[in-house]
Amino acid sequence: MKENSESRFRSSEYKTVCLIGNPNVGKSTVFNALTGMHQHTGNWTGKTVGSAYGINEKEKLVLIDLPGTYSLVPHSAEEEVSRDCILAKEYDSIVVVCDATCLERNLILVLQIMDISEKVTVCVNLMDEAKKRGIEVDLSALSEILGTDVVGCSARNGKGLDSLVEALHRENRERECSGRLCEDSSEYTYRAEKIARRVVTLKRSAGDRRDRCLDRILTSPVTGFPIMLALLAGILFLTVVAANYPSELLSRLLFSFQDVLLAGFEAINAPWWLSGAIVMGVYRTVAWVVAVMLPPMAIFFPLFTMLEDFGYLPRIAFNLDKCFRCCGSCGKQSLTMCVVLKVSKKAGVPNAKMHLVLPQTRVIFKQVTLQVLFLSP
Ligand SMILES: Nc1nc2c(ncn2[C@@H]2O[C@H](COP(=O)(O)OP(=O)(O)OP(=O)(O)O)[C@@H](O)[C@H]2O)c(=O)[nH]1
Ligand SMILES: [Mg+2]
Repeated sequence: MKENSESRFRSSEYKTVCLIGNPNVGKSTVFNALTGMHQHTGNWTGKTVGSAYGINEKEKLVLIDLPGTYSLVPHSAEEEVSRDCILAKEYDSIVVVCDATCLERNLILVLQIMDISEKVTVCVNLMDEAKKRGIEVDLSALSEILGTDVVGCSARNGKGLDSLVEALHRENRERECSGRLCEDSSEYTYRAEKIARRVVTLKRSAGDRRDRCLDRILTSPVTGFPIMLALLAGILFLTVVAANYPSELLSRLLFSFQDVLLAGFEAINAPWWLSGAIVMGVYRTVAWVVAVMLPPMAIFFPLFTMLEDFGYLPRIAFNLDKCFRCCGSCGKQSLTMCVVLKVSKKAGVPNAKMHLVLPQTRVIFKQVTLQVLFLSP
């Protein structure tokens, strides 16, 4: 949203609501569901790296989707974006989105924000996932303890969002707010642990046991690395080598139309320069680019999406974290490397600084495309 329209909504009857929370808890999913926008979502942390604005005309809400943060004491550029937005206080209300499957960790941020602001609504998301794993959250007890509105929802299925909107239109309850963070940060951890013990009940389900077992296999140094290397090598092989076969077939199919097109131009007595430009120039180039680029993309994207949906990408980031830390980076960077590999604009970038990588990626992409265009026979 442009700056002038931002201020138009701020000064009008629209209510500005910040969505904040730990990474990968569904903030952008809630944002998209409420605004109809298409912020990037995906099953790994650090997709949102800057704040995004959206409007819900019907409910007269301006929503701000912030990058994920574990605490108001930032450790990265994207956490600073969230901290600054909260401290700037240019909002009417804050929604802290939490993950119902690991509420204790999320409550640390909730408690910090409740010390800073009076206008807090807690949205406990991923209730469907918690139910699957046998985790029960007593939302009314949580609301009682925190002294603020708590709404449960499953944003991906659109459940509970109406109650969230209702809560946003309600006046926040009266409660004491110190207006500053506790000096001893371990205080928040202690309080979060205490609250979680009172409101979360865990009935270990078969699905949860299976997940823990998969975690042990996929992230242990003995089995995790060989599986990861085999999977990545498999994807690389399918994308780079195996894609040559459909590329070859596609190229033969597309070039087989060349003579038909030339004959068509001849039949209508088109001048040589027109058929030359359209068939030998435009058509051959497009056919060449499609034949070369389409099969690797059509193989890579579904495979990458499958890994994401199975929850394997965060495990890759976890496995590679130690290696990447040696060069001053973090495991999430491995996903960016996959972004560079697939040379696409579509994927999220895990670190605000990695915005620098994407323009380079685009330049490489353009160079490759130009080479293909000029070297095409
Ligand atoms: N099962 C389930 N999945 C959800 C729900 N809400 C979000 N997700 C999924 O959780 C993943 C993370 O969602 P995002 O909206 O990208 O999370 P985010 O908090 O914006 O993440 P960052 O921007 O990285 O901090 C995506 O794969 C969503 O589809 C939900 O209610 N239930
Ligand atoms: Mg997001």
